[in-house]
Amino acid sequence: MSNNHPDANIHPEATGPAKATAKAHFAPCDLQFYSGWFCPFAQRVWIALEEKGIQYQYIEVNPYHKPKSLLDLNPRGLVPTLKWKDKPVYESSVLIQFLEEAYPHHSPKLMPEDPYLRWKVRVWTDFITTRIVPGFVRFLGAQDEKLLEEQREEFLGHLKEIAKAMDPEGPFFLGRDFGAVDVMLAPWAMRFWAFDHFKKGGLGVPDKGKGGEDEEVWERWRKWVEAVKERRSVKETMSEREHYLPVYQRYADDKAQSQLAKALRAGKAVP
Ligand SMILES: N[C@@H](CCC(=O)N[C@@H](CS)C(=O)NCC(=O)O)C(=O)O
Repeated sequence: MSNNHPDANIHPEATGPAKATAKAHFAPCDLQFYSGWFCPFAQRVWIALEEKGIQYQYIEVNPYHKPKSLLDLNPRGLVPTLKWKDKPVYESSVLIQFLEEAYPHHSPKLMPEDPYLRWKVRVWTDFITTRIVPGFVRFLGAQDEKLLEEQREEFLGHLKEIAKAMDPEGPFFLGRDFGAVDVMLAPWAMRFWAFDHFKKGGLGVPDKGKGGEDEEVWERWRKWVEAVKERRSVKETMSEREHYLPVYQRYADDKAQSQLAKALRAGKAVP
């Protein structure tokens, strides 16, 4: 891919807390993690690797200026991509379960044992991929006020739906333990500030006590967000906000040319 991709202008490396985490995993290692510091899909895998204490080599790439090493592994040239036992493994929605199976002796377990709860994790992982992620991109990319209002309404509806499915006590999706659904959703929640920064009216989650008849659901949502924000693996895989700004500016202006942005603009699924 040429150097001229319109989205290629990205800070070249992780900053802030994520910088130290990347640096601690600089040394060559059997498991290679091709990542982009800014990428919420890659952050899922990064969180899981950190949670489970799996040895890995962090390799920063710009997926809009794809190096041959990435394309050789994953012809779509997307991050995250892992090289495991000399084989490529990719697609963040299934990578968490892959890591559980490939590293069975590492804890904490991010997948529950119980078949019903495993079903629940898979259903809500799918919900995040098919509703929350596209909703995030459409809401952030909405240009006129009417569309913005509609997209906000729809997006908040998705957040309420997942909040209602959470264990009532929490703080995490399935209860006391941080798990796969939390990993899948946390990177997006950590980017919700983008709505307040770029969009009139902001994200729109009501403040404490202001949720009206939905206050209980919003309270559960707020509890989840607070717990996730404090999770070490989440905090230590985040960079400085100023470097995310140009990336999300392109989404907010509906100018992003990533495979994700183009697919959703064309009414297709998340690539
Ligand atoms: N479905 C993929 C999506 C990954 C993805 O879209 N990653 C973006 C960076 S956040 C990327 O590599 N984009 C490169 C491109 O659009 O060409 C996953 O979940 O792993």
